[in-house]
Amino acid sequence: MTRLMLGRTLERICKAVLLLCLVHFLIMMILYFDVYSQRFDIFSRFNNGRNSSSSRTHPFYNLSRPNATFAGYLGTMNHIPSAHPEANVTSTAKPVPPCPEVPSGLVGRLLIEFSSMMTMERVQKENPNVTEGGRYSPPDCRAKQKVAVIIPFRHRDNHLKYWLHYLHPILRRQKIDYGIYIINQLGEDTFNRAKLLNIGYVESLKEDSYDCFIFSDVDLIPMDDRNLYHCYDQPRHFAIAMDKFGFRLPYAGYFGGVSGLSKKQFLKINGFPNEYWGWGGEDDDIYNRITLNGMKVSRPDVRIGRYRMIKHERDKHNEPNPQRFNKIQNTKNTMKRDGISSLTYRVVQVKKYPLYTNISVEIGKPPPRPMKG
Ligand code: UDH
Ligand code: MN
Repeated sequence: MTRLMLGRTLERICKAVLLLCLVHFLIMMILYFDVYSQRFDIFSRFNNGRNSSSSRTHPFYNLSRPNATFAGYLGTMNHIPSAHPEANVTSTAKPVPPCPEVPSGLVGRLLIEFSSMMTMERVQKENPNVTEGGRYSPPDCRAKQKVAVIIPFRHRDNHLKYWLHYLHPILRRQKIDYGIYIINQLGEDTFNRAKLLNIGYVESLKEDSYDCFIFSDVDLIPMDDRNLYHCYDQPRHFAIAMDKFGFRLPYAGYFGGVSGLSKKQFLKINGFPNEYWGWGGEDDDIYNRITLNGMKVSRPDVRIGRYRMIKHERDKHNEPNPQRFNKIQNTKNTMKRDGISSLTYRVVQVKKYPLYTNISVEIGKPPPRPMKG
């Protein structure tokens, strides 16, 4: 008798457990489909009528890449239609929120290497959301600033492929509203980095109402995506810890490699000098202009401002400028007359490529050296 009762009790317990499992399963299913439908709602919000060029091929995002994130992957999927078409209608009416101060999709330290083969086709496939001329704006939020990234350039096509391969995904994760401008010096006269940067400032402003200008060498790749490519209260120096300098600032007043100034900061110093022909000194002159005009240089944390430079030999026609040491002593006198106010050049061609705008320019050549004696 007691055995029978024990059996029945056990049977009831089993049934209750089974029932509990079933209820648990049902709840899980409901939750799962709820999250799933929300995800489609997110896609529809991403769509928001901005990137409506959905004629593009199906995007892919290689999650095995060192700087890939699932958030980035979701970002590339913004052409996927919503499961609820009516949700699209209401969401397009919603204003996009301002972008967060610290974007949530950042991954921090990045693995940067230059041994794998890079082709422009590959980089284009990796970045289907970048629009013609190398333009991008975050689809899900409103960026505070519009950033023109300006690169001085001549005969560095291989470096440019790596730069685009690494920087586009980084800038996308940073939720930057940006355009990429390659300022290409035509001819074989002496290279003039700072003059090309001035030209980048003027020419990018003809394209859009940029309020922040980031000036980057083509061979410098940030090793941490927390080094945010926008402008700050003071002129910004981004490339403070390069591999070639042992991941340290080479000297306190160093301002080379990658820097950023708002329109106001740039105009306050009359832009950059046009009279530094050949390698060196122009970055020190810019640093002098900043401090002489009562501003300070702002920098990221040394652990975050790390950079890799693609190894290279010295270019032809960019030999060290022997006059640079003298010139940087005179910034106070020269900055008023030499700068954005005295800039002259000739644009030969503006060409929009899928991942950047190329502006080819003639900038003249250095004045003849005065005869000795
Ligand atoms: N640049 C060009 N083409 C040139 C020269 C310079 O595109 O012919 C641009 C490019 O964006 C480059 C930047 O100007 O990243 C700065 O020039 P750089 O890279 O030559 O300067 P860096 O200080 O090199 O890196 C100095 C020469 C080091 C030689 C070391 C040999 N072991
Ligand atoms: Mn270099």
